[in-house]
Amino acid sequence: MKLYTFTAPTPAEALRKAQAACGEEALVISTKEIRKKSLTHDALYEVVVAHKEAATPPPAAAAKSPAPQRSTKKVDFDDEILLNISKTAEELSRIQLSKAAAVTDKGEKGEADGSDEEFKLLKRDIADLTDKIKLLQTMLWEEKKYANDIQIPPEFAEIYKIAKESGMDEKHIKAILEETLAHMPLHMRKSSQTIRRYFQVLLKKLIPVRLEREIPKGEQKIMMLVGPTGVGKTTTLAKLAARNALLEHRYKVGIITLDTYRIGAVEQLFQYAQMMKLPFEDVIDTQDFKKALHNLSYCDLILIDTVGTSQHDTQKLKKIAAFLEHTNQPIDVNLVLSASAKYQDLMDAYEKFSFLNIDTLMITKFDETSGFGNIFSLIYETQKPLSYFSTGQEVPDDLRTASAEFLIECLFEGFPQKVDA
Ligand SMILES: Nc1nc2c(ncn2[C@@H]2O[C@H](COP(=O)(O)OP(=O)(O)OP(=O)(O)O)[C@@H](O)[C@H]2O)c(=O)[nH]1
Ligand SMILES: [Mg+2]
Repeated sequence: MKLYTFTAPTPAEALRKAQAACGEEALVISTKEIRKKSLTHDALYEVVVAHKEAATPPPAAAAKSPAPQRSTKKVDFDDEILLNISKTAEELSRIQLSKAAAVTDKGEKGEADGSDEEFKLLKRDIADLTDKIKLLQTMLWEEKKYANDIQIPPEFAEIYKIAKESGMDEKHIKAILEETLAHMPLHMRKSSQTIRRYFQVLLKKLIPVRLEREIPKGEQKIMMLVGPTGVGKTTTLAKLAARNALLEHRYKVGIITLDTYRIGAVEQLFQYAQMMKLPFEDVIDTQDFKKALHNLSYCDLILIDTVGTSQHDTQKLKKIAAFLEHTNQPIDVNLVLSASAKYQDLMDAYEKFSFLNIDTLMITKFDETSGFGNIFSLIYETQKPLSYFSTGQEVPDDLRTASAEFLIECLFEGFPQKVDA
């Protein structure tokens, strides 16, 4: 694989260039804003794609050098991230078509007796009728007012409604619907269940996830949690400490907090560390930070908590950046965001924190929201992999490793709330 960089005034344009030069097979590694739009010049976005090594490099990108990546980092996604929905939609249609063919073959070869066959037909008619009633119900919903610039056939109205109510960004819904309409074979559009399943698989394929990896013996991993105020950084860090030191793994875990100014902040984390009997360091300046890392050098995993930062507080953000710059050790930076925030607020926060070179996103407060389209849109737009989900206040129980399947399940069915015993 080779990395190629493309720039353009919009991410979509940069992606188009990448696609034109490297083809549909290229994988998007990162997308970022290089320059803000101003009165005198356009914004500039950079897209880095990985492309299978070819004898001759793609012409449009040949002159460009690979984007600066933090050299110490590995890109370790669990799944191949598909460059665009178009390809995914096409692929899905192909798979579904071959499945349908297989089912028809089987049906033709079967030797069901008469009554069995009649029963099956009756069942199918009832299912068809139920589906039609469902479609009629959905059509009564005033979706037409949204359908100004894209014609939504009635059979897609239910999906459109689910996506819209989930908080998914309108332009993402539009892009996904357009591609699906272009690629989904007609026979698959007859049942609302098939359409629903198709979308579930399609959306799942568009979400990158970073799997939890074993820390190799003799190596050390340092994870820092950053994010807006009150999103659950400290609670998530405590859960991660328990998971890694006591539950899933038996790593030597150390905790550092950089949140030393607010009254009670050190105490909050110190108590968790004490309960778990884990070493704990509070750090005020960059010299302290180096010392703390040195003191914990025997640990397999160091977890660093940071002060909650409003995206408008540039001073605090710069201070966090200074800590990162003052060490040669690779630090995995995880942006913690709440699922209950609106998509635009999530994007604002992401944009402000992105100069810290975010590695993964941790999403909290799954239990406090009913729509997850905002999270889908955030991932779709930023292409940052998810690493963990926080699903409640309980330490250490309410933490799970991220999964695209679970996120999409929540998007379609809602978060499965705990039932009180
Ligand atoms: N319902 C719910 N509450 C959560 C979750 N994660 C954290 N909280 C709660 O959110 C509140 C804030 O959590 P903290 O961990 O202190 O958040 P923080 O990001 O460290 O906050 P600051 O350090 O002040 O920026 C606490 O009451 C937590 O119990 C979650 O997944 N679900
Ligand atoms: Mg905190």
